Amino acid sequence: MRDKLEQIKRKAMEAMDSLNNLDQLEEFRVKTLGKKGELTLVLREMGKLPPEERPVIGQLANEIRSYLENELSKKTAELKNAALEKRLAEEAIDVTVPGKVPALGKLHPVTKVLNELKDIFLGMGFDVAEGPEVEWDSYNFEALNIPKNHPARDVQDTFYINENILLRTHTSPVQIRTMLKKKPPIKVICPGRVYRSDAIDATHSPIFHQIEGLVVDKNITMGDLKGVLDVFAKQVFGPETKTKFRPHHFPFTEPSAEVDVTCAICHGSGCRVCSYTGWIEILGAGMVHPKVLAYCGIDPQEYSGFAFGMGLDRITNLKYGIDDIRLLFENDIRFLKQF
Ligand code: 2NM
Repeated sequence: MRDKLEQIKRKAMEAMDSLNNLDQLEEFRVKTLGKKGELTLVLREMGKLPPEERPVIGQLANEIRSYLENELSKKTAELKNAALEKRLAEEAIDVTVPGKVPALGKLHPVTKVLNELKDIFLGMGFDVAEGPEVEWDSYNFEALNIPKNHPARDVQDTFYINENILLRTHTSPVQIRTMLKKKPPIKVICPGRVYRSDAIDATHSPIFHQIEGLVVDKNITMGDLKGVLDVFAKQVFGPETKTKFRPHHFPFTEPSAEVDVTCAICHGSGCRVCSYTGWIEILGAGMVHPKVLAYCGIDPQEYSGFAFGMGLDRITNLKYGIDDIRLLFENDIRFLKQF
């Protein structure tokens, strides 16, 4: 029995050396020291021993058990420590490595200028209205007093979807929709994308952007129009900016005008940007034609209004000194990065 115990101890010590993970260690503990383990099985046979030998063997067995338990817990601590060291090494973070800078997107220059212009008109009490880019022929032309044989209606200039539906050629139909839906007072700007079948060059793109404005109320006059556009021009191009109204013709306004501002580059002395005139044309405007008001169910005897329209792309190019409208639509990152 003594030999058996010594043998268990020897075998156990040998086995323990080859254990190298916690699972194996636990398996070993159960096999050697567990309820059905080798040591327990030997002790069960103590009954067969003569009574005087039992305490000696019992003591020896206990010594071996506590020795092995002690060795086992040392080994467990060693393995746990090694596992921890390994994890720490693997998960080590080098806080000195430079961070990756994420590529930041930017607003398109047209969007920046649009936001700026919106703010200016919001500051003067305008609402923003939007409408569909695919529009009824009747809202795009008929309602605006552009008759069937008008040159602006030419299929050469307009993208038709079918006989009655087209890609809007200006944002004026949004103003028509606004007047059909709401009674005066009306004070809106209508920004958006518009389409014309033009040949592409430095100043023409089949897609471009407009902002139009509309004010309808009792006693609205050309003086109100001049006041609003003057404030607008000074805020966009600087407080020294002057405006000039030149008589013009649009089917949808009467009277009509084109509006020039003093050149912000040369301040009126003449340069390439203003073709040496000192003035830059930025707007069309006028008093809303009585026929347009009547089409929308607004009595022209009771109400009057003014409207204006401008090309957002052109204003963007003027503000940033861009000389080719195509740059705004090509989306070349090297160009867009600069804004
Ligand atoms: C312009 C110039 C002048 C205009 C007129 C209207 C409406 F719907 F009220 F009749 N909307 N936009 C207008 C007037 C647009 O763009 C150069």
